Amino acid sequence: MSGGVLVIIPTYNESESLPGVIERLRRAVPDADVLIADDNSPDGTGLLADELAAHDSHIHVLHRAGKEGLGKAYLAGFAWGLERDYEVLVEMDADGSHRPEELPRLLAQMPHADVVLGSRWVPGGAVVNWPASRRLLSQGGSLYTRMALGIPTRDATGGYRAYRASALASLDLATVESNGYCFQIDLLWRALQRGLVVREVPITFGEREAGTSKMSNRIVREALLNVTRWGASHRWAQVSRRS
Ligand SMILES: Nc1nc2c(ncn2[C@@H]2O[C@H](COP(=O)(O)OP(=O)(O)OP(=O)(O)O)[C@@H](O)[C@H]2O)c(=O)[nH]1
Ligand SMILES: [Mg+2]
Repeated sequence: MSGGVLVIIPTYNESESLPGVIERLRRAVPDADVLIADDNSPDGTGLLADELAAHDSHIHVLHRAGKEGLGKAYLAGFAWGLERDYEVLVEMDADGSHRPEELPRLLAQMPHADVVLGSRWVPGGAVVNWPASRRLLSQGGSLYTRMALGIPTRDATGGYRAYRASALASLDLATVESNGYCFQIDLLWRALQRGLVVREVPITFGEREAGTSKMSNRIVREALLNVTRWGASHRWAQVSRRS
């Protein structure tokens, strides 16, 4: 189908969570198509995805050779969706942290924006069952990003988003190299620098209910280093233009 909404769900070892999330998503937004981008999960998530797809023509599966990180899986998913002329491409986690029932509220903002961010840190947004350490890391990361880049966005690292396809295609995706949380900041920063309209919509984010986290210190370091670098080079460009 073209002209509609494609929800891209990257998966790595999410066999426990995926079926429930897909079922809820299909119920919440029945017209949307779904693309599961699996990195050859050892726990058989890819096979499970194939089974789901065999029974539902709205569900598609992108099998990738091995674990390459969230960013690469999304870039492959975006390419798949852009080739097929979807109008809106959505990012959503497979672990149940992003509630499919909230997607209609994100999509409702699409006529007024190029990018809609599901946001934990705007009024009305919430996080449930998260340890204080994760909350601090996420809030601290977004605050640092806002200050370093000079942007107004409250939740810069969230991964529940909707992009207008034409906006996404303008972000020069071939040059994106960041992978973890940094991938989300990278795309946001590109969108803001190009003057695209970015809106935040409050969401309630829940801790994953099953499976294991792929978060790592390396992912945090990547984000910290890149954000600092982007902020510095942006400020440098501003200063050089003035002098
Ligand atoms: N295809 C693919 N998906 C990935 C990879 N790493 C993470 N994901 C998926 O990306 C989504 C977010 O990853 P999570 O492990 O939940 O990361 P997180 O939300 O930051 O951390 P927790 O919720 O605490 O586990 C999930 O759907 C993962 O299965 C990867 O290397 N390849
Ligand atoms: Mg998660």
